[in-house]
Amino acid sequence: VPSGSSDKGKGTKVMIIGGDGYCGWATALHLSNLGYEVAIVDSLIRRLFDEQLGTQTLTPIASLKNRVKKWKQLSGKQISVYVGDICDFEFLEDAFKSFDPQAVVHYGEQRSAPYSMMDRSRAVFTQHNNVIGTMNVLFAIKEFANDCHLVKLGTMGEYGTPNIDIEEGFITITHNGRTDTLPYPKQASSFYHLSKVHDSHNIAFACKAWKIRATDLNQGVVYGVSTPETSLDVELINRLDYDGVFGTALNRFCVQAAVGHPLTVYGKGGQTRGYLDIRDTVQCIELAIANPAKPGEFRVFNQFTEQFSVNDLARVVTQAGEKLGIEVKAINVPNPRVEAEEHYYNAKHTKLGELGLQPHLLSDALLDSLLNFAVIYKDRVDMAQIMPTVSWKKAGVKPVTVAT
Ligand code: NAD
Ligand code: USQ
Repeated sequence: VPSGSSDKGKGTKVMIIGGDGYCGWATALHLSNLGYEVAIVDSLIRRLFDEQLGTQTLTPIASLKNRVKKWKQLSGKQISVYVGDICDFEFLEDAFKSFDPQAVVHYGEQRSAPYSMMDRSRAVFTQHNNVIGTMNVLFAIKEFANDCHLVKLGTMGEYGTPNIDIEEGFITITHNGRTDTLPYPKQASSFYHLSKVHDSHNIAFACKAWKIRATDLNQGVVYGVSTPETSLDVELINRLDYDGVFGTALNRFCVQAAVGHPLTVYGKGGQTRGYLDIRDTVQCIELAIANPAKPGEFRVFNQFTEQFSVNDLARVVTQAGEKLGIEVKAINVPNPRVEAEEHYYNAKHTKLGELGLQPHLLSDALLDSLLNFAVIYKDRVDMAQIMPTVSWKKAGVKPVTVAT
């Protein structure tokens, strides 16, 4: 029996849309281990993006079918699988009617900012896939599972980098002598991040109009790869993206350090964001499900544990490398994005803590293990995938063909 196994979630059915992805797979195993009845809904399009871009995860991931089979062998727990696209409403309707979820965790979107800025067709694809997919989920909840709690993954990037403190979803403003609590202003900086803004508005409206219960989790950048469940067997291993399109900052830096590539700091490196360990992602989802929003409530939590600038990350990875005898250098790459490189950043993140989140902070130990993990798989790294290739300014109407 896997450690941490319990029957805490017994009797609660959770549908995880995007359950074959990075956050989704870790969450599916975590909730299944806690006794929740889990179903994964996924179109497997993330695996196709890798094929199209000629890249692959650092880690050799098993097929979804084999992952679920291995989990059943080890834990005795069954995870149901529905393979299809949530933009196809008939498919989603079938999945809802057959599984009848009490909570839906929605991770199933195109989540790379660079991918959404490659060209017009990928920008349009991203917004269509994300916005229409989420609308379909809202309609499915309304029609087939009205009491179901929607736990939707948003992003801290919805807020941008305003020169005032960032609140959790809402800000109280006094204007011309009158006061109201209003949605916090959104200033996203890619067509991907904007898709999340549009989702947030659509969900808030559906909560009001149809009394749906929803939690919008504005998640920061996730790092790490192992969770207690994914570490149980090599067939349960999670994906770890390091390429210039899907790889995220700290994960990329650890892989770069492992293969002796200079760390790619974009521009001045003062870009500050919220970050969290993947073990905290799964905990946050568990907490959101266990403490559902009320009918008609649109709740927003900022889901991250610490703030770092890109330069901070380069510094900690360099120090961790030294300890392991790896020499790490950083370079300033011309910034391919349009974003502030020096700015004020102070984002609130107290609501998940109040529900009981016990954070895994970025410690030397974690960096050592992530770096060591990268070292183990470093022969799989394609050095040609490391430098960024997508320019925000150059996004054009001609589809970018990737030659590999
Ligand atoms: P991922 O790309 O690894 O996983 C997303 C999964 O959703 C994939 O398996 C993909 O096949 C599936 N999917 C996409 N569109 C679909 C559709 N129309 N129908 C069915 N399945 C579909 O991404 P991730 O890193 O696990 O991120 C999950 C969610 O969390 C995303 O919504 C992302 O925006 C959000 N998020 C991620 C991070 C991060 O650092 N990884 C940070 C903040 C927020
Ligand atoms: N950056 C570098 N060097 C790199 C990679 C990134 O300097 O090699 C910089 C970027 O310019 C940016 C910051 O690091 O300023 C974060 O970039 P990222 O690629 O790690 O994260 P981002 O594009 O914001 O997207 C990721 C996920 C996305 C999620 C988001 C959370 O891909 O799904 O929504 O993190 S957040 O950043 O809080 O909006």
